[in-house]
Amino acid sequence: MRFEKGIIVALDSPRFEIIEDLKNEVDAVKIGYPLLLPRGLKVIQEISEVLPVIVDIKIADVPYVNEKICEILCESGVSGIIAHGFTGSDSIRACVRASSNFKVSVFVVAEMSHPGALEFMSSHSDEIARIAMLCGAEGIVAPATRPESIKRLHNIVPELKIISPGVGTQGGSAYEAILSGADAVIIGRSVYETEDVKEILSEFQEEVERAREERRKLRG
Ligand code: BMP
Repeated sequence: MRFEKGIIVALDSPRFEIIEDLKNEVDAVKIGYPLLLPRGLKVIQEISEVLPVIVDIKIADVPYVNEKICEILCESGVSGIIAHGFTGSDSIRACVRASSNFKVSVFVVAEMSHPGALEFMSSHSDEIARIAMLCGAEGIVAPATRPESIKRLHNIVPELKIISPGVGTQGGSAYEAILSGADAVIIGRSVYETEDVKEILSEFQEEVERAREERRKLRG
């Protein structure tokens, strides 16, 4: 997937009409159970007529079942899929195998953005990122709430793309996430709970551009 804008909107809301405001302003829409359960898989096709869709049901099963889930999602028209990494390399490989037939990108959750991720997950995020790389994933999910984790993971797997949730409502900054190595930030409530969606997106876009400029300067 290409992240020219550096922004993915997480649409965990029935406010489906904002799709029109997102067109040409973001790289992709991320949807998960809050939209898929009430609306069904057909929502993927509806959104993908406007923007690429990343389905985030954090797939976390045995390899056989992971493969089946990915096949169903790929046949529904997704551009990207998010899978958990703690299940291990065989489960991740199954997602990559199924998705590569459809040229669909797989992103592996290396470390989550909420405080509870510090209880178990964060102490294994480096290993998960390495496994994601070895299994052929296109990228990882890393927390904007912990830019230091993004930086560390970016150094461990520089060839992988990083998409980063936790911006806005959860306290993370788009500027810091991009500066630390993220290719795109994932933003939900701060966008879809705002009256003027285009205005807030242009503010986030400005932060992303400023961070990219800073990174270019640092690279020299
Ligand atoms: P919000 O900006 O409203 O907090 O939404 C964040 C989105 O990113 C949600 O869809 C959530 O499922 C997802 N997400 C997250 O917040 N943290 C993670 O570590 C992984 C996620 O997928």
